[in-house]
Amino acid sequence: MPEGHRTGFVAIVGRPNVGKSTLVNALVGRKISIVTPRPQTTRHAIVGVLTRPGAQILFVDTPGLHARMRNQLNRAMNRAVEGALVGADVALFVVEAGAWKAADSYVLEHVLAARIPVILAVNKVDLVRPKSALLPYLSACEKRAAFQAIVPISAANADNLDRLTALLTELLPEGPPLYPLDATTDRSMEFRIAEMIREKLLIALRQEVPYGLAVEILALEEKPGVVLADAVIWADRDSHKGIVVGKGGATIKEVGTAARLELEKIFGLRFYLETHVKVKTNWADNARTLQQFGFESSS
Ligand SMILES: Nc1nc2c(ncn2[C@@H]2O[C@H](COP(=O)(O)OP(=O)(O)OP(=O)(O)O)[C@@H](O)[C@H]2O)c(=O)[nH]1
Ligand SMILES: [Mg+2]
Repeated sequence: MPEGHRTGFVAIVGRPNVGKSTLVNALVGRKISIVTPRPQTTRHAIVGVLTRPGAQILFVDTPGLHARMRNQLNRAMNRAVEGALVGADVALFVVEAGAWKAADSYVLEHVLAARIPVILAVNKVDLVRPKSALLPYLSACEKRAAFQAIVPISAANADNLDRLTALLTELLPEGPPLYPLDATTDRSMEFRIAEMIREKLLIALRQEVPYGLAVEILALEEKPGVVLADAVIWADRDSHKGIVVGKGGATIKEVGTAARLELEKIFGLRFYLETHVKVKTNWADNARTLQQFGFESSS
């Protein structure tokens, strides 16, 4: 390893919907983590790997930290954030330009408790009108904590991300790469297919319905150029099953097609997805089921 090579974990934390997953995807230059206009899209800590000459940065996308915990799934999501902070060398705290909410202060408390350097990323600057409103917002942020740096960015437009990456790299410890040089994520094909289906469910369905859904891959076969997967969409109540299936199966078909097309674009492979909808009443409050779905248990 060349002298001075740096490697470390950067936990990307913030309240729901500020653009954490969009940011990890833009930083790595690949879609690693799903993105939707709805809060509480991400449910797990997901590593995105950026390998550069002289450095490997392991970005950890996390669920939006939230104070209101309705069920065990919500608690598992917050635990994933805490776990990412414990294992991180640096915290990248993401807020939305122009809006500092109580929920941001709640996240800030948790970030400061981790006692690691914190960089504040002020995201969505492309939405700020008039542009001159940004400066007073940045000055107000400066007074909230002793951040290592405050960096205005637009994750959607990949704006100012080189500066962010340079600042983060300086804060990482010296060490050899932890992941293969061509790796982009710690997550399996299985996980990424399940997540892509969940993204399309969040986009297709209204109100609280998609929040009660989980996707499990029962079988996966990878052949040259082709991936075959068998997926179960678990609903948490009977009445939601029909909504997911839709009239004459229209909704589930639309979701499956949208997931397949995007997976084919990302991986350059052909995908055949079988999707079934089943019911597991109240799975989000069942510790055993949460473990089955890949959430870390509380013990
Ligand atoms: N205009 C604009 N929109 C953005 C930007 N970054 C993210 N978004 C949008 O904000 C919404 C939420 O983005 P996500 O990346 O899913 O946010 P998140 O913080 O990961 O959300 P959770 O996983 O739910 O906590 C999506 O509609 C994104 O397209 C940005 O820089 N500018
Ligand atoms: Mg997210």
